[in-house]
Amino acid sequence: MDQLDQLDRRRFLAASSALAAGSLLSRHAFAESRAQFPKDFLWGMATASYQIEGAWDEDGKAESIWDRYTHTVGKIKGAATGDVACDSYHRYREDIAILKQLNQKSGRFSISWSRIQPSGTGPANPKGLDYYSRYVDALLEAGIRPFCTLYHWDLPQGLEDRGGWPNRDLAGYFADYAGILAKALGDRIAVWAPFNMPWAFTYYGYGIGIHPPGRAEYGLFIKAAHTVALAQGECSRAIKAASSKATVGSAYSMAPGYPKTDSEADIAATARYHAMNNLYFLEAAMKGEYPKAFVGETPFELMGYKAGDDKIMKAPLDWVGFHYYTRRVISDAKNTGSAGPARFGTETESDAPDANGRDPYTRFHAIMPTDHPLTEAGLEIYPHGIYDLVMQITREYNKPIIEITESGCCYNDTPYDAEGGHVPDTRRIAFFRGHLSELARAIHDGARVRAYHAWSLLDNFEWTDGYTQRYGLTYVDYRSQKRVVKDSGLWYGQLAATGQL
Ligand code: IFM
Repeated sequence: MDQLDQLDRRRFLAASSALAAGSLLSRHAFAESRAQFPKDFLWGMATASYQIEGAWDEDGKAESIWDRYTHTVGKIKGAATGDVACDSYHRYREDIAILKQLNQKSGRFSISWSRIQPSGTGPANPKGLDYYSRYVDALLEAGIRPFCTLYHWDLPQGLEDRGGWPNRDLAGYFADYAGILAKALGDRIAVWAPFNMPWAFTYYGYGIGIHPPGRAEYGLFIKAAHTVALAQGECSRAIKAASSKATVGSAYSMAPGYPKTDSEADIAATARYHAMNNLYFLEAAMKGEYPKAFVGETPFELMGYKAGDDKIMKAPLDWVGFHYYTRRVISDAKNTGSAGPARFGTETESDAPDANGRDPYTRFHAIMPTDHPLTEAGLEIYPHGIYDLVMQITREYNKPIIEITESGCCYNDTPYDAEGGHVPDTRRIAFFRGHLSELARAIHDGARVRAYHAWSLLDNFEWTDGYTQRYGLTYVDYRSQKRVVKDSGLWYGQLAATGQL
């Protein structure tokens, strides 16, 4: 029996178990499960530099904040580091060959700033540029559109030493970096996103200190967020000045918010949550202003806002990219009183610490509910949320072109000898089937979604969880660096070939 026959058998089992676990799929999913995606739909997969590359100090690359953090005892589960990770720096051709084998049309990757400008400013490191140039060429040779994210959290440590993102000078440094990349690669890359998940890395790194640089002060977060909003605008102009074919969009983290009750207070709190977590950087780019995320006045002074910043922030996006993993339930902080200790993971969030909610400015509680089954990373599986989110952004931004920049799940399935060494990750297939049914429904209802990127091409370094969470559609044996495409990868590859769910 060849790989694909075996896959068909396993697909049948996966489909049956998905249907049996009815709550995995929304009520609409079964009706839509034969959905046909548009012919030119871009099926893709996403990765990030620090999570896969390794080679942390090779070819002139200097330390990033994630190198510093992972080399500090006590910060990462299992004392894991990204020093080697998936060794993709050396094995990228093999990885791109997997994308090709799976009929992918879009390869979302990120660039490590400290490979390009080791200390964060100054002349480009030719070896760093050469690596990404070869990477982009290999994608194009495989018929895959390169989608470049400029920043997926690995700030050069040299810039953190100058104050990190709360220092507004970083907006200009980031624009210089973007200009270098666009000059070197802009003849081949047309799709750029400045930041991966800007709310998350500023809040986690500076607001609550669970990611590097591990600083925890609301004022630092709101300053960092403002620098990033300025940098987003500056970056867009720098890219477009250097490359006439460039389009600039985003890779925001978004999670639809649902009010806990139908009280006016909870509904208003949900609007503040949506403004802060989903729209903050989008509004900054589209309109040059911040949305109404705060109970009182916008804390301009705290963020270090200067006259004219609106013009710097404004750089309307050509398309809107965002991730979908799960949802939130929101309540007004004063309605719920004090709650347990806050607990955040990369895509999870538990209740906020006190009666002020998450902070005294936005004053809401945001929790990730657990009414539905959870992935092995503890995220609630809620396929209907991708429909709601896509339709909400479609309504609020007058039908923009949308790209889903990440969507995926952690299941720690491993190769199984009794099935010829395959990785029978049927729960991941069920996850994608459920979410893609809902996405197809959004497209049917008028949303202009042109791409979907599964997270992730490879199992990889999952931040503070180290190597304990596997999100890949390809299994990676971290001892041998052997890659095995999982059943979900084979399934997704067939979907990419036919467009038929
Ligand atoms: O691995 C991360 C990625 O870096 C950002 N988005 C969420 C993924 C899974 O947690």
